[in-house]
Amino acid sequence: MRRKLIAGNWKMNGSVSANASLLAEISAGGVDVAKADVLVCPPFPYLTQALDKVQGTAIAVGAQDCSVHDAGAYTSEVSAGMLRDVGCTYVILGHSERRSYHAESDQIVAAKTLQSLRAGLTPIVCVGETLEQRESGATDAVVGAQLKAVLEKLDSAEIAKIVVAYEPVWAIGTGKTATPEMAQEVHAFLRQVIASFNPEAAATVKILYGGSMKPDNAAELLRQTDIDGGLIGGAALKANDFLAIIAAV
Ligand code: 3PY
Repeated sequence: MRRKLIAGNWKMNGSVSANASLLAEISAGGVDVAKADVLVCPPFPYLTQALDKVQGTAIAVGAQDCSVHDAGAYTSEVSAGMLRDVGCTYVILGHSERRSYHAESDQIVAAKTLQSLRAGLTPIVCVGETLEQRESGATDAVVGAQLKAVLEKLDSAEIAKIVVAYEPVWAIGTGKTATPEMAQEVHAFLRQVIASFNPEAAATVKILYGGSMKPDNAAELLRQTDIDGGLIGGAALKANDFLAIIAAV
């Protein structure tokens, strides 16, 4: 049985006061630890604030990116080791906003995945197709290539430690969501890709759905056999919505 993970991707949103209220409300919401693992991923400057606020709760804190480098003259970069040093346990990698606005290639995502694993973080590796790619029937080829580029750089033990997030690009920030059947189909395919590298890991690696998951579609998505949780965008910024998604597990 794979335990569900509900992760909030705050993107570039928040402020000291808004985060304090949001985290206080989520913590007070009595997150049911028996149901799911819960994670929040604020922007870099707020990671230590979030770590401080969730102390004593079951909520984990992760970042939204890390460097391909360990340390050195890389102005503005943040290493995986630094994230682990301050107490983060996860890092989102290869989100489509990083891939499209920052030209992140599959190779860069693979290098960041290795950095994060070596630092002791759990990488959440995002894959997803554009609308054009879906409409031309290329979904499996696109997400398969994105995932394989990462898996071929990892050994069997490392493969077992990653989390994958399927985020159809056309469903990000658009309010459109893949139907549960569409999402399940891609998740099952991604699990087969993992199985072709490490059959045992395929049974345990979590594959999250991301792309406009919200309270009114979460339960149906989370009921699908191969959907092991959600990477939540906008709804993660509203305590009631985020708590409702956790409750829908
Ligand atoms: C969204 O739901 O918009 C996301 O991009 C989650 O990562």
